[in-house]
Amino acid sequence: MKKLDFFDRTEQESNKKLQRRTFLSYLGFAAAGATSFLGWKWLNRQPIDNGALQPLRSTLETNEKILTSTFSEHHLVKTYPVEKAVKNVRINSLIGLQEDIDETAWRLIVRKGDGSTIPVSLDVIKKLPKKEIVYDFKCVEGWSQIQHWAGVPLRDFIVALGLQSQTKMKYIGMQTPDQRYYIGLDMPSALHPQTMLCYEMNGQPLIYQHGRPLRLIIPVKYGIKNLKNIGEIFFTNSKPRDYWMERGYDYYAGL
Ligand SMILES: Nc1nc2c(c(=O)[nH]1)N[C@H]1C(S)=C(S)[C@@H](COP(=O)(O)O)O[C@H]1N2
Ligand SMILES: [Mo]
Repeated sequence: MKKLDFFDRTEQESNKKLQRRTFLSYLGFAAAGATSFLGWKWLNRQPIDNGALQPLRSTLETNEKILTSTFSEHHLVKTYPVEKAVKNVRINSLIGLQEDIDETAWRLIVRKGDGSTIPVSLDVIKKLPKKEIVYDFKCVEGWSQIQHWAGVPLRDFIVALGLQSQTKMKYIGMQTPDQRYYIGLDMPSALHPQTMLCYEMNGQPLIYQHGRPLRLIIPVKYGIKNLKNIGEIFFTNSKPRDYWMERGYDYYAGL
């Protein structure tokens, strides 16, 4: 049984890390919970801000900060042996996908903070060291599947392009070429070692329904953030718009 250990760690080790991470975020929520319980009466007299009572809104923001700061690259999502990967990968939603992409003419647009752009061909991306991952992909609609993906870790791609200085910015945004589907990522999640630009699934080039020629696989987030058919990647300090956040889902959308 060949285990695809993309991260050179035992499963046991990563499970321990997972437990620690869960515990830390639990602590954050417990502390926030106690605060809102004790202050309940006072809370009810407070003004409304952004749809949530103002103090509650800041608690939500504090929770987001706690989650972001306890989050580090050492908290790896659990991986599986390749035989566990499903053969029939679910196709979920097709916003912004294109059936007829000419892969030789195709370019990924990388936009730096100053607005300048770098067009990158698929060939260049495929020449970077390829990594694989087998993990449990989770959709917010309540289904999950163990899936097998391959491509280049986003942070290796950034380093290969010499764009390390751009990672001092707060966010990375991505969108489809037609801009119909778009996502925003906090920088730590974007730079997580399991976050990848993928061009293969189950050892085969992607079909367009799964995001050909290039899609994002970001195991620390729900499916909604795993943008298919990436047209542009940009670095920014202002929160990029996000398709599902605009429709009521949590911006962070972390697991
Ligand atoms: N361009 C694009 N990317 C997308 C979506 C989409 O509709 N369009 N749906 C998202 C959602 S909600 C999920 S669960 C996953 C599904 O990926 P799959 O169809 O390859 O299983 O893609 C995500 N990325
Ligand atoms: Mo989803």
